[in-house]
Amino acid sequence: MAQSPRTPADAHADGHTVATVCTLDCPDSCSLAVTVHEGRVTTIDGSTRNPVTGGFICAKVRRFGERVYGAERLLRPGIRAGRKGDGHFTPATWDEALALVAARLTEARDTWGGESILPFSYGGSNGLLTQDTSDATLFRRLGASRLARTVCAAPTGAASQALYGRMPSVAFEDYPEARLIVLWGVNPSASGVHLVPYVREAQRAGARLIVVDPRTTPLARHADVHLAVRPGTDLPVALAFHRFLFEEGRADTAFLATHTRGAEQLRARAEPWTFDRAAAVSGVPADRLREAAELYAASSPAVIRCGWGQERNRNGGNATTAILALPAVAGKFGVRAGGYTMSSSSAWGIERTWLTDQEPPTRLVNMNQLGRALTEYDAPPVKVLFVYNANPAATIPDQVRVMGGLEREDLFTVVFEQVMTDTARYADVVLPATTFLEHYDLARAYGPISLQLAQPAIEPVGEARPNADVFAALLDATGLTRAGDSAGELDGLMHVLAALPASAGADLRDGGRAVPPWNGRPIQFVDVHPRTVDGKVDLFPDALDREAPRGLYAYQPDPSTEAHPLALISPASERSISSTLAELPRPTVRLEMHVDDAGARGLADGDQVRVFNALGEVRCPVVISSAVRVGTVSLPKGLWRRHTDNGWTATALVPDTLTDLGGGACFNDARVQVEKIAGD
Ligand SMILES: Nc1nc2c(c(=O)[nH]1)N[C@H]1C(S)=C(S)[C@@H](COP(=O)(O)OP(=O)(O)OC[C@H]3O[C@@H](n4cnc5c(=O)[nH]c(N)nc54)[C@H](O)[C@@H]3O)O[C@H]1N2
Ligand SMILES: Nc1nc2c(c(=O)[nH]1)N[C@H]1C(S)=C(S)[C@@H](COP(=O)(O)OP(=O)(O)OC[C@H]3O[C@@H](n4cnc5c(=O)[nH]c(N)nc54)[C@H](O)[C@@H]3O)O[C@H]1N2
Ligand code: SF4
Ligand SMILES: [Mo]
Repeated sequence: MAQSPRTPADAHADGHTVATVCTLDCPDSCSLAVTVHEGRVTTIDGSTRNPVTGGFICAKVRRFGERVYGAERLLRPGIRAGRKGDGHFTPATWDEALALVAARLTEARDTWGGESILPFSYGGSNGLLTQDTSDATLFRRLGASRLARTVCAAPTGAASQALYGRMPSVAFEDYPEARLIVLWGVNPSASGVHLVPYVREAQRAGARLIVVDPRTTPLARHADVHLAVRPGTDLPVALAFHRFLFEEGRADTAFLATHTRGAEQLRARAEPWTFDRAAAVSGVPADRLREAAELYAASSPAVIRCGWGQERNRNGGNATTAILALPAVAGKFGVRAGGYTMSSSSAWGIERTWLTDQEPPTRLVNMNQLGRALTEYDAPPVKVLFVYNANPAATIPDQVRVMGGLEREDLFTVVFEQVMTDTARYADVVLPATTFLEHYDLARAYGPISLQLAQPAIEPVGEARPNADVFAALLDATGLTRAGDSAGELDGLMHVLAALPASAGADLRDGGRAVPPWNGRPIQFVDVHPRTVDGKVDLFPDALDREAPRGLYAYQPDPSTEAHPLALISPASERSISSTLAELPRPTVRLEMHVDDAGARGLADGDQVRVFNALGEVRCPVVISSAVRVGTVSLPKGLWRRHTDNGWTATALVPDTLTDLGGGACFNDARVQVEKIAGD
């Protein structure tokens, strides 16, 4: 069995501090100082290796030790003993468990074809080594179905790729130089806390702040203008900004002529969107929209921090395209802190050249439709589901359908996990995985431009093993290993390091952190330029116009109905990263509702309610909150099933329809009704 030699070495000696990095799916990629005493993690703190961390980290990861050593931790492989979902497993050795998994994989391939195998993974361990290394090799060689990893950032990715070829972003560190900051569909106070001090510093230096969010987020409280849009209406708002810029002489015609194409087509699509019309759709008064647009046109440097909240609905791709087009039309580029910030993960230009096998042209399954794939697909049906780096029972739309699939007796499910998640309970075989405190990885941030080495602070807990080892072992057990394959974790790490730009590889080996290009602070249109075919901003990408159901920049009306009039959103909470760490104790989960919506339903604070639509129902208490706009209710993202009274979470109310661009998830397109539970 392939198993790499690992580790103790001096870093693991008792009472030492280990320098590593948080690899969770969070923009910031904090550098960490982990103190280890007698082989156990005692404290987790921020370090200054990543300049953005500034020595502090979020409260969640300070508590990561409770997860590492928690009661939910998977300590050894297990084979299902009771009914699916019971969570009872008979302990097995790794050899037994892997032999069983390998037998079922090859049997499915030989009987039903490779496409009957569905690997299912996402950003649970957002590193370069824990995903798309030996795992991808295994599934490619099996001819498995391919997974479209679209649960997040697919619409924003499509937009930033088409407009700018994913040009690197304005750095967080440059925000203090901005005169205007626009936070659009992003709540850094929960979802990436290291942006917050830079925003506050800019404000102290006189910068203005616009927040576009249906909720009064912590930073919206400090904003000069808060546009509390109805969920899914950012497109009309952004188009009204464009109309204002074009029709009122505020567009930068010189920049448009030199650096863009498609401006006239964008102008034509924006033309109908007066502030009045956008106000009627978005629920924000027209004069407030105009105030924000005036402020944007008049300020420089102006930076838009575009988030992901606006992407998670039927208009999300078009909305993001229109938002990201604003700095081009308004001429905001060419100065430090001028332009936009989206994901910066592409700044390093890393290609996964360590994967030598071509991706086979097998069936592509959109992960947002997992429930459908498990219950409806035939030719062939999914017979083996292999879940790792993801917790679909908690995080994927249409939870009722997903669970229906996981309950199938004829489905063989492998869950390779750190803790006993709601998904792992449905496994036929559970395999225990190491956490980032127990394995090597390379953490490439998507906030700051940052690439760091994660190294183990402690020995694996129980019999947990790293992904790279386990997939190498499965290649062996299925007889698919070839000469030159990486034999396990350390070997895989070497393969990845060797494929990085030379200086990055050397820096990582020396100090654990690669010196970022442009010192991590590129000026858009000075240091970095669009990576499109002609180097111009494409304000009207034809491919997007063809892909969007009604064409580019065309708005699809709000899905609310009389029966289900409330928009349910489920944003990031400060208590977890998606569902990771949500297992730790937390206050009772409540549905947040505006006082007018509560009044109309005769609801008082703390009442037990049912939140429902045609897809499902969630039972929990309600909290009357001034933080959500009228007509919108909110539940946290990433809940475990035990957090509500009836075992269903927000995803049970989320349709598995796809976004207009990129095939993304429509988490914020849920429309619901809320009722008091009789007798309460
Ligand atoms: N603590 C914590 N941090 C996280 C995560 C986490 O779960 N917890 N998740 C990580 C991941 S995977 C991601 S992708 C990022 C996401 O980070 P964010 O972009 O901040 O994502 P969300 O919390 O989904 O949404 C941000 C804001 O968008 C608002 N919103 C909802 N619908 C709309 C809309 O239609 N229009 C507009 N303008 N705003 C809307 C929500 O009210 C919310 O305040 O955060 C990462 N960081
Ligand atoms: N309602 C609602 N749901 C949402 C969203 C929303 O806005 N609303 N947002 C979505 C977003 S933005 C995202 S990105 C997705 C995220 O969805 P998921 O990718 O499913 O994220 P997590 O819930 O964090 O689950 C990751 C799992 O991977 C495991 N893991 C971590 N590292 C490793 C490793 O090295 N090896 C193995 N084998 N396992 C590991 C962790 O223990 C964890 O259980 O959730 C989405 N779900
Ligand atoms: S979750 Fe984000 S803020 Fe918290 S330690 Fe990790 S990278 Fe830093
Ligand atoms: Mo995400």
